[in-house]
Amino acid sequence: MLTIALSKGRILDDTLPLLAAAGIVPTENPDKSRKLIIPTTLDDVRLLIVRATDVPTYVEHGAADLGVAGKDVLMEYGGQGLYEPLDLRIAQCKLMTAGAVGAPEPKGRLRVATKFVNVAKRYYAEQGRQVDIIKLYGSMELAPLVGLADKIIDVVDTGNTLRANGLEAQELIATISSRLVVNKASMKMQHARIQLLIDTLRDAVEARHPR
Ligand code: PRT
Ligand code: MG
Repeated sequence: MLTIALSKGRILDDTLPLLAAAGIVPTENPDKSRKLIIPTTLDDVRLLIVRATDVPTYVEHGAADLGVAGKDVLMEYGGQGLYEPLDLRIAQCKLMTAGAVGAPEPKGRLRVATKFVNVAKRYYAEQGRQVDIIKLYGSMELAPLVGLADKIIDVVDTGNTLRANGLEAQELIATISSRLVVNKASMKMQHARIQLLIDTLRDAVEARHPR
């Protein structure tokens, strides 16, 4: 059995056409179903529906053989526990700092609110900047508006969410897309099978999102 961990929403929507190219089609609509384990048209392939930030955990521990996760999530998760053999070029966005439009740089220590705590620590450490990181789980855009933080670090796509809240994108930390990740033991034990799937997906990515 090959188990593939995915999150609902944009990653699922953009991954399903790629999996279909490999003959893998869920037997029920994962967006509508309440089931968390979804069989596919291939008897020996199933999908696990998990939170986006949990995909690396399932794959590193071998509860799933493969998964699809945003590079932002993988940067935050860290470690060397996963193979990352393929850029699927889906769910593209940018990881950026943002702050209130026209706000001056604060005099003292910078306060940065984010759910990407590890990314934030690395980013400011590389710049030799002393910052206080404030961990949030969502609605980061609120933090500068109510004085919780000077800046945020978040994923930006259109920038509409920032604009709607009087914020502007400032520094680019990384350009983001979703990646196929593979459990290291699975890659050894089921090498031919997984390599064939990677090659098929790579062709599907090239066909759908040419460079
Ligand atoms: O929703 P949940 O808390 O379960 O987790 P999640 O937000 O990490 O998952 P999901 O499904 O929303 O995102 C999965 C992946 O999609 C992320 O890890 C990113 O790699 C990628 N992605 C691409 C995005 C966006 N675009 C995006 N726009 N993830 C989040 N957003 C958010 C952004 O943070 C902002 O608040 O969408 C909002 C709107 O963006 P704008 O700039 O278009 O207004
Ligand atoms: Mg979300």
